[in-house]
Amino acid sequence: TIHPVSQVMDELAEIFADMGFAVAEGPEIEDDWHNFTALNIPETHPARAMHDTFYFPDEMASDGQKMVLRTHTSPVQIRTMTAQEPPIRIIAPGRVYRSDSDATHTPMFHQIEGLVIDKGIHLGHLKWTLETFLKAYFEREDVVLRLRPSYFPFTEPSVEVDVGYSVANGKRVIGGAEGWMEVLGSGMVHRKVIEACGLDPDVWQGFAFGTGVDRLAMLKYGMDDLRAFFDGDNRWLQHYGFDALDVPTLSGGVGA
Ligand code: 2NL
Repeated sequence: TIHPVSQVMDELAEIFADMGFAVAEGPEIEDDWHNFTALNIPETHPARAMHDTFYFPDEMASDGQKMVLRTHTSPVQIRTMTAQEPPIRIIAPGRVYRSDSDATHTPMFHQIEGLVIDKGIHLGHLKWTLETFLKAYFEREDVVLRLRPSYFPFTEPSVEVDVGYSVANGKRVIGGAEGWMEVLGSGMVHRKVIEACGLDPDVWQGFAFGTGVDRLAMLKYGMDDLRAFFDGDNRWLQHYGFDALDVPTLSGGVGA
């Protein structure tokens, strides 16, 4: 069967393709500059410790930099910004690694980030994009967003996005506004990040967002134990897996 994480990644690619986003990929072993420095996270920044980074003990890039297992897929977007001219509209899905392991954290998990760089991009574009995405993903028109001010080193301003849920048969379902749960982090790309990629921040602006794919899968398909995702248990896959021919399409319903 198709693993729920693969299914959700296919759904996300389909939804964002419809909004003009291409899928970008990059290496899981990264250098310090692409994973941290370019993202306005300097050597002494507490966010480096926050990320619980796996460092390689010996490996160095040709310029002497430390190598890491990427802690987010942002370096893929840094690579895109340094390699191609804007306008840019990409999503970067993939595996990321943090030294963290308990009931709700696995040392490897899946993230998707999105990036738009163009002229005159503002928070309104960010809000529309996230609202359109979440309505398509959860396949409900009554999806309500709540934007809260937050902090990330790579965005300014930074915005945390909650989605409303309601309670049906004792279970939380997305839609309505009986309560709120956090689903995304986002913001306007920091001008230092745009500059680090060799672009003029007075000409180019953008927004970015990031969220956990595993968590999105749990919310939509009702899995309640994250650790079971990576046990390779065939009974779990028989129960939660998808038919290989059940390819998500917008016309057919991304989660039907
Ligand atoms: C979260 C928050 C976020 C980004 C990721 C980003 C990437 C570039 C520039 C600026 Cl290249 N920002 N990514 C921005 C805000 C939030 O993720 O909670 N992720 C799980």
